[in-house]
Amino acid sequence: MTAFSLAKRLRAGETVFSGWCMMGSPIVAETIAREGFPAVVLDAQHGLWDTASLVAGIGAVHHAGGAAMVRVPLADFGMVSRALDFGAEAIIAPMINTEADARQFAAAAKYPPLGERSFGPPRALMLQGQFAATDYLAAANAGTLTLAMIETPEALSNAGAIAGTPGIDALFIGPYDLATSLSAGEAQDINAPEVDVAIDRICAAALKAGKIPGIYCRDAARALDMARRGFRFLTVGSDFSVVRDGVAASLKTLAVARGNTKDPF
Ligand code: 3PY
Ligand code: MG
Repeated sequence: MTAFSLAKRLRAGETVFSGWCMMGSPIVAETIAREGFPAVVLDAQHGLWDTASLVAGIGAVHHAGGAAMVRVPLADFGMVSRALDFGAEAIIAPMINTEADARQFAAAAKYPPLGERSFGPPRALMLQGQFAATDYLAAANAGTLTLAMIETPEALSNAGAIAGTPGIDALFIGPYDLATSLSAGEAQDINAPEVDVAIDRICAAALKAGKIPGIYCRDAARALDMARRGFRFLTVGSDFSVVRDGVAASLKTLAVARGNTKDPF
């Protein structure tokens, strides 16, 4: 498979829809990639991934033809470079609220002169196709992506500065935290008018800085809607929601059949 496939697609102007995996299972992540999503996010902020499962999950997604991305835990900038060393092609960092947060994120993710990433990526070298170390060093800053999450009113007001920070490649909206914080904890309505306005403002801030606008979407219909509004990196549901929806649909079919006297129950 092509090295650094996700950055290549997004930097070439493609719109990319991605899977999202919280269960901490490399096989589930691999299944999502094998079904055809070109990227899969392994969520180590709210999901169940530990270090060992992340290493296995990143390899499993890559070998299934996808690009593995990792959402790191809150303010865990040590995990940013670690996940890149494991072979992740992109890092999503939650709650990037200020330009200083953005600079710290970029410093951890990018090699000099953009940042201060420490060199030592044996697994990433292997997954990206036998690059000599110096080739990886030359390719990694452009080949890997940093997505700064905008999900608070403070981040919203700093969105332009965060997007303009060298080494930040994308803004990625967390609509649920954004809706929660914009309503001061009163609601989590991602369709509220103030959330809708904020979503468009963040998209515009990313585009104005020449960066990729991204957003978390609960399902494919919303992802399509957001793509039509200008977003170019969209995550679609999660392994938990897909399993729950699938089981609920089966149970509904069985319940309907049980109510039908011609069925063999
Ligand atoms: C949010 O909506 O706040 C997210 O972080 C999505 O996972
Ligand atoms: Mg969030």
